[in-house]
Amino acid sequence: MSAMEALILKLHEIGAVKFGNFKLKSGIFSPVYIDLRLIVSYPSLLTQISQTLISSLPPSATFDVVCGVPYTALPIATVVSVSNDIPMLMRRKEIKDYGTSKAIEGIFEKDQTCLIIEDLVTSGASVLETAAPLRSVGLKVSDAVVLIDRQQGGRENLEENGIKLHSMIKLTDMVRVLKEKGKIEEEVEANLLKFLEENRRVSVPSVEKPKPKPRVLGFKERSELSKNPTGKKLFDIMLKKETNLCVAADVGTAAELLEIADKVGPEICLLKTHVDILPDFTSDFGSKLRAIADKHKFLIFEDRKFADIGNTVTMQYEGGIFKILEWADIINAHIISGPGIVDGLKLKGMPRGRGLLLLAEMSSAGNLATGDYTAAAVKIADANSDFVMGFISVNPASWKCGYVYPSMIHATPGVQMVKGGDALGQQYNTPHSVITERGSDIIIVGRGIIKAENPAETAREYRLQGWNAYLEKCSQ
Ligand code: 5BU
Repeated sequence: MSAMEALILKLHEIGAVKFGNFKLKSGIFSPVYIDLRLIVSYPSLLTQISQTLISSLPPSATFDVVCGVPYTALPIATVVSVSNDIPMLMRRKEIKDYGTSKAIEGIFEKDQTCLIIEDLVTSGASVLETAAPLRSVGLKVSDAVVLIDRQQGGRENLEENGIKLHSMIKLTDMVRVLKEKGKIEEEVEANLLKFLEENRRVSVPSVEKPKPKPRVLGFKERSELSKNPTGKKLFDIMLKKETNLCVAADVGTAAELLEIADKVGPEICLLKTHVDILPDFTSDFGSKLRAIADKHKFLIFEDRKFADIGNTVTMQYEGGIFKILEWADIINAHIISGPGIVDGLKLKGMPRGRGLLLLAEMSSAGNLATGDYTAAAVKIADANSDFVMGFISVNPASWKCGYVYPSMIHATPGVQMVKGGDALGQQYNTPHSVITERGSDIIIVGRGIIKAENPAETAREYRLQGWNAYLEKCSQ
């Protein structure tokens, strides 16, 4: 008896192959059901499968790492990895939105080749679901090896996606052997062959007709599109420092603010201030903060939320005790008073190369900046793209208009590692969801960092989460 025949008989014996009438994941009814999850209970069988899988590969199938399709093939891939001393990678089915938020776990280098290991292939959809994130992190995927090929189009579907399928056992071989060894009746074999004839190709809808997705432009290309010098500068800083983190420095005193700015400086692209909360503000505050910003290469954003008529905001921007125009690279404004507010701020800010973020949405519960209001902000921004560099937004991916302007930067407040809120209406989303699902560019984090035991270390964690989410978005 050949090794393959012995394996087929063993699989039948342990009940991994059953005959009857079964509804499959794809919705079709099948006269055979194969459940390979059982093999974890038979260690010697698992070893045998893993060894035969690798030795059945042709010499043309070379690879540096292996990756099992979750979940059933994970133990098979693990045994292959351990017994052949080949490093393994793991694909996460669910990407965490804490920690490093990686889709692929394990160490690898770009352009290495990864062999996908699967237990059973019908249409090939699961193999393709694993190939996509592997490819998006720079790995090459050209071969997949499977224990059982149901011969229902998987080979062809994978071939069309540049993956050669190698199978140890074909379903037709399996029924032939089982019939020859007297394990099934002739009628069962005939029934199965008829079924295969009628279901030669199970389609992979999402793979056969991929929906064209708009390409996500990176910060480099978007910097070139920005018409505002501060917008350009911010894109460039984000790229150079690999950070899309803005810290909201809502601390009790100016002295504390300068201290925290120096601590988190290496991790941020932007420091956000509320200068009117500082009891010890002095006229040299701006120059002191500027020096720290220059030292760590970040920009300063005064969250002043101007809201008055054009003439008044020119004075509020330039004058008073705070003299915001002197030291803040970026300010923001409500559009409640109409486009005149942008004209007023622009009059003072443009000659200094400053930038303005319009409040298109807010993070607090029950706020009124929604729908038509958000659309109006987009319209005003579009008409003033030399001065308006972007938006305060919460879910720009949901906007029916305006989200398409890649030159505009989206900065989102209400960010913490865990979704939730505070007692006064603030609502939090995670860095991963803000950047990848909600379509923003910059995470604004206040208490999540400044109230942490070690703000510098926590800022670093937020930076990594925000930046990894940006990279993930670009690779989609
Ligand atoms: P927090 O501690 O991360 O909740 O701080 C958020 C900061 O962002 C805080 O300075 C707010 O004033 C600011 N903010 C906001 O939370 N929500 C908004 O819609 C806008 C600003 Br606009």
